[in-house]
Amino acid sequence: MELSNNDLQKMLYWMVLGRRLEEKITVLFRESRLRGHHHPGIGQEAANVGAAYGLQEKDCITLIHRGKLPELIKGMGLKDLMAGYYAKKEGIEGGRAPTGSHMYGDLSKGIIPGPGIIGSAIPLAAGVGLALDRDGNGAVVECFFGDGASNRGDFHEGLNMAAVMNLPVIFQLVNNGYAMSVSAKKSTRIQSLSDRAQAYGIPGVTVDGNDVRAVYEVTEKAIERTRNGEGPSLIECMVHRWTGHSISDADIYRTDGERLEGEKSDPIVRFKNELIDEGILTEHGCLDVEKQVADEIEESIRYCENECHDPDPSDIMRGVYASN
Ligand SMILES: Cc1ncc(C[n+]2csc(CCOP(=O)(O)OP(=O)(O)O)c2C)c(N)n1
Ligand SMILES: [Mg+2]
Repeated sequence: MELSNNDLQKMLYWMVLGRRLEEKITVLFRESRLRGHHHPGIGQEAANVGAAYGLQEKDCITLIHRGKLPELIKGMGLKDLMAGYYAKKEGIEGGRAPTGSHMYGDLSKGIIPGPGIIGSAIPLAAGVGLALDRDGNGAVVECFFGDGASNRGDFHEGLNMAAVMNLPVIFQLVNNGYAMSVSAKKSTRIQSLSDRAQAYGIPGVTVDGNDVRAVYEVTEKAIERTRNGEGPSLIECMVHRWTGHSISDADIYRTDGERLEGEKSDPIVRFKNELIDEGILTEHGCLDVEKQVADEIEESIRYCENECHDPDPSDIMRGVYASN
């Protein structure tokens, strides 16, 4: 699909929403208004938006713990997501998941709940692909995971199965160079993780994950291929992890230079400048996007803190057994 000016503006909106939401969530944790664990997705917005923007309603995603944009783009409401983060009754999972959890989903929107075991969503995606294939309505599943996950056996099993069964799966590897404190350079001997696709006989491509349009284009091609019955693809998006692994990681294993590397190639600044240079958006228009995003985030927090309720303890067994 050719991206219209409206699409490009919408993509910028999503990227700004992702960034400001992550920044705000980090502050909420620091102020103890949220408790638990959070893995900031700051700096990975272009990869996430470019990868998810071309999906259709019938398509599915499996989630990574870092970044909230694929699920928001797939239709999860911001208030629902945030109420889940606050572990409120009104939130995703009805307050069952711990705050800060990424272990939520919404099957009605094709959002498969994220498992906590790194890489385990990869074979899961092959299974979802098998189900979609049997449904026969041309839907695809896009599976998000990191460089660290690609070193697990799950990666081999999931890609091999999807390849031999020709399943409609897009494997979206968001390579931010680190798995917690272990750099990808120390854990892998190859330059490009997309080379691994050759072992399964499927296409593998590495793309600049700070360039939202480039990510969109390679993903679009992979989706089209898959919808035409040509099977899975592996896409590696090169990004930077701007922060520590989680909000409780002091990030002392990286030099200041390395830590700040990401900000030099800020995907949002880059995309904003492109849109302004191309006459698609004005500086003023960019400020309007910031204002809209700030209002939506504030409203979602007000909703969670003032209108939502803690889950009722008597409800704890609901959903555990098939009969209740
Ligand atoms: C099997 C397993 N081992 C370890 C962990 C702890 N853990 C959580 S996130 C993470 C790093 C994952 O790195 P990567 O896949 O590159 O994703 P990123 O955090 O960089 O986005 C680890 C080791 C886990 N959840 N599951
Ligand atoms: Mg990583």
